[in-house]
Order: sequence, then structure tokens, then C-alpha cells
Amino acid sequence: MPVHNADIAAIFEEIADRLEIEGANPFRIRAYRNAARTLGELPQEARALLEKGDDLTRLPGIGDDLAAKIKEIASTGHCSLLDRLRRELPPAVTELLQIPGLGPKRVKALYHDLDVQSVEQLQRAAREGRIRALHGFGEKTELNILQSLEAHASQARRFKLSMATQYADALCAYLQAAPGVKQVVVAGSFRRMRETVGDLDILVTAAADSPAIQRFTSYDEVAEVLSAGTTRASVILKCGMQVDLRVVAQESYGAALHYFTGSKSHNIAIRRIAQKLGLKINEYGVFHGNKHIAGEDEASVYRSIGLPYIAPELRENRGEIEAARAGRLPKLVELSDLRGDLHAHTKASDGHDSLRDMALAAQALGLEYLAITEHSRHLTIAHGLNPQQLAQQCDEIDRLNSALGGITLLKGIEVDILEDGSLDLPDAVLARLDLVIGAVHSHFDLSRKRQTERILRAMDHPHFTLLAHPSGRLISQRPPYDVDMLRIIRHAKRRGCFLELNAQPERLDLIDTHCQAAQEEGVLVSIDSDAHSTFDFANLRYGVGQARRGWLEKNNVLNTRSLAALRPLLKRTM
Ligand code: DGT
Ligand code: CA
Ligand code: CA
Repeated sequence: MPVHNADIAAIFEEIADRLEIEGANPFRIRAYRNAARTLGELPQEARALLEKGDDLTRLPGIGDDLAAKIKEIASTGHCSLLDRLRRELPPAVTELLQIPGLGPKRVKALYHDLDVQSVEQLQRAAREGRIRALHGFGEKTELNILQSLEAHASQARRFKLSMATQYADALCAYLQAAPGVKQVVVAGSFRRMRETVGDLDILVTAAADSPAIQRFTSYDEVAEVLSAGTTRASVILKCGMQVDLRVVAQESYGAALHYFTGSKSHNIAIRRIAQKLGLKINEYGVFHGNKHIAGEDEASVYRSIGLPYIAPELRENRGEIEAARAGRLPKLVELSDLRGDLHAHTKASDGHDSLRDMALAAQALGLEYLAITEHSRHLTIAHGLNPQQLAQQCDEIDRLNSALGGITLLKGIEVDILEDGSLDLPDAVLARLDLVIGAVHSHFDLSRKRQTERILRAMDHPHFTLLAHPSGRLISQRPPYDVDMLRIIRHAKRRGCFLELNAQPERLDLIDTHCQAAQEEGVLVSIDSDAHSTFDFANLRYGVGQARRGWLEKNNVLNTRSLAALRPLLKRTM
């Protein structure tokens, strides 16, 4: 059975959870969490790298021990350490960690003192009032746990787009190889580039006698077949993700693709327009009476109701149909429009690769410039730079720039915005840089007013250029901090600075609606990889996907500018 990065990452996360419940050394726990994150973001399969004979210790946060574990998991599907840890604690105990408010310490107490081993037992203990008596819990905590349990039950699991991509790519390649199969395409929220997907919707065109469905249900990652007919099937993969498959005839391809791409709300609006024109649209085609008049491709579906083609990322019924009708659809930014990347780390702070390797990797992607923006000293866990170290790096960048051809490194910093809105490095140090990215990495829980004003104040700084990951959220892990984003956007406009759309798959921050707000206010957005290794540049595609969902055009994106056009924009005038 092929082991995916996401599977290995899940094993490392579980190891970290279990070590934490056992009260292991925090550094050891962090090593597993970092490794899980590295794997989760790695665009290539670790298995494939191993087959090529690549050295996995080249990856960020992977030392000899973790590399050996990855090898073990990739070849056996198991990790002996996890097997051992599972014997020590019942498997359901780690599920308790998913309940908001329950960290490993509390889970440990619940398990050891009350013998709570599952979500059900937790609920019973809370209802019976047994939790409040535990040391460090109390009545309020017990009530919070009950509320969290309710919220937890109503929340279906969603998968980050980058993770879903790993499963989708493997499954599509497998289906594509089935006899008689022509096209294989993933529709649904995946195609609309939503940041998370609930399930995968795969569409296949195939000859009538193709064994596509049997091939699908016998895929060796299938854990359970929910249904299987002649034209459709649904399965649950071992990772827990549901996949719906539809097999359609070639003449219905466009109509089916349109139908299963959604969103549901977009589809309903489109069908309503068709009805008014006396047409009927369903997954088989566009019909006038019984006559099939369109549906072989998606453009024909839109054309049949007098509309131009609407890109999947726009199909949320948020004004795209009106814009299409008025001929005002945006010409969305594309990955190939990016000329540079304004946020990247090297091993000088918490990145993994050298300046030179980062530069060469960016150049290989066709980028014209790359800004090196290490953390500043305040962020000690990320080995932030002090002024002296930064000056050294600037000298090194000067040397490299005269040695390299075809790519220019820009000097930058990802400087911490301190609690009072001041920046973590002196003006004289910042003045030498081409750009200054300001980032909030602490005090996430300030009031809305204080958090917003902290950021506005940072933007007032004469050297501030770009606000990193503006909301601070981590998808399904950490909510955004409470800020007035519109005020921040308007202040950026006044101050001549910019907002980042951080392309890391667990950030994708700015979110789509805030991209739209930035566009409306005339503030440029920079789509940045925040690369911590040469592999991470591949994440730019997710950033572009989010930007497209936010209606951004090439012109709205700062790093679509040539270096010559960019330089004056980075100089603050206000
Ligand atoms: P997800 O899976 O929660 O991330 O979101 P989607 O958009 O992929 O939703 P899903 O998987 O339930 O359905 C896939 C597409 O199929 C959806 O985007 C539109 C279409 N669809 C599903 N149910 C309906 C429906 O009741 N009416 C219409 N018009 N379309 C539907
Ligand atoms: Ca779906
Ligand atoms: Ca579905």
C-alpha cells in the first residue's frame, strides 16, 4: 500500500500527542510536530524521494532519527515507536485532544484520575459532575468541556487543500490507468480551490464497458465502500476522506463537470437563469425540451444562457454571475504572472537551505527576484536575527547578487510587531533593507481595538512595507486574532504599504473576502511562499488559488511587477 506524506505526518502527530500526554521532553515532542509539518507541506512524496535515493535529512526538521522513521513507515506502513506508544495508552485517548480546551496535561489527568478513555466517557463524566472535582479543573472548566463537546459533535472533519491534493493526485493517476478511461478530473470544492475540502468529487469519462467503478472500489486505500452502481460510487479512504466518483459519457462531460464543481449556490442561480430562458440544465447537459443543446464542455453550458465562462474559483454566488452578465468578470491572476517572491527564510533563522540554494531554486521556477526575510531576534524559537547577524546576511546577499545571474536577492526581514506596535529592530538597521515585513507572532489575545491599533501603529513606521499573514489564523488549528481588517486595509492604503497573502497551506492568509476588500480599497497584495526550504516554493499555487477566489487580477498583486517596477513601490513615500 502506497504511504503518503499525509499518512506519515499523521503518525508523527500522533506520536507527539502521545508523548505529550506521557509528559515527555518538550524538545522531543516539538521535533515530531515539526517533522509532521514538513511532510504535510512537502510537494513531493517522501516515498518517491526515497526511491530516487534522496537524502531526507535535507528536509527541514528531519535529522537522522526521523529520516530513519520515515523510511520505516514508507516501507512498512508502520512505526514501531507508535506501536509501542499505542500499547501504553488506549487509542481513543488522543481523540480527547481534539476537544478545544483539552491539552495533553488535562487529558493525562482525566485518564489517570477518572479513567476517561474516550469522548463518550468524557461526556458522561462531565454530565455527572465528576470533572469539577479534579485538581486544576473546576466547575467552569467542566461547563466549557460540555459546550466544546457539543460543538465538536456538529463539526464534520475537513481536509486542508494541500493534503487533499496528495490523495487526489494518487487516486487520479490510478484511475487514469484503467482501461477505457479518458478524462479524470476532480470537481467540487477542490476545483474551486477552497482552503479545505469536505470530500473529493471525481469525474471520469469512459467507454461504456470501462471497469472504472470496479477499479475505483478496489483501490487499495479504500477502507469502506459506501455505494457502488454502474455510473457512480462512493468510498471512504483509510485516511477518513470520502470520495464520490461519477462516470459520464463524453457528451455530458461539461455539464457534469459544471454540476459537480458547484458551488451548490452557484448552480442553483445558473439553473434559475436557464429556467427563465425555457431551458433545463442538469448534470447530463442543457436541454430545450428533450433536445440536448449543450454540455460537451463547460463553456457551452454558460454560452447556452448567454454568459461567458466563469472560472471555478469564482463560483460561490458572490456576484460572479452579475459580473459575467455585465461583462465585468475579472481576468484572474495566474501562477505564471508571479515575477518574484517577497517572503522566504534560510538556515540563518529557521529555514533549512542556504541563501544560494534558495536563490537557485527560485530562479529555476522562473522568478526574477526573491526577498530574504528572516525572523527578528524577538522570535527566539525561530532563531531570529540580531542587528549584527542581519548585517552579515546583507553583505552575503550583496556578494551573491554580483555572483549570480538571472535572479536578484532582496534584503528584507520578517520583523516582530511588538505588543505596543513598535518593531523589534532599530530604525538604522531597517533602513538598509529593501523591504520590511511586519508580523504578529505574540499576544494573540489582545482586544479588537488594541490588536488593530497595534498593527496600524506598526504600519506608521517609516520602513514598514508589508504585513505578513494578516489575520494570524492557522486553518483548523488557531482562529484569527481579533482585528478590524478593513481599518488595516485602509491604513495600508494611506501609508503606501501592502498586505501579504501567505501561501503556506495551513495559513492562506489573507482570506478570499479580505483579498476582495484590499482590491476595492486599492491595496496591492503580495502572494508569498514564506518558504522555509526550496520545496516550499511549490506552495505558491495555493496562494494563487486563494487570490483567485478573492477576485484578484494580475494588477492587484504586488509581486507580478518586474523588479524595476517593484523597487519604487517598496520605497515608502507616506
Ligand atoms: P465540500 O465537499 O463540503 O468541500 O464542498 P463541495 O462543494 O465539494 O460539495 P459536495 O461534495 O457536497 O458536492 C459537490 C458538488 O455537487 C457541489 O459543489 C455542487 C453539486 N451538488 C451537490 N449537491 C447538490 C444539490 O443538491 N444541488 C445542486 N444544484 N448541486 C449539488
Ligand atoms: Ca466535495
Ligand atoms: Ca461530494
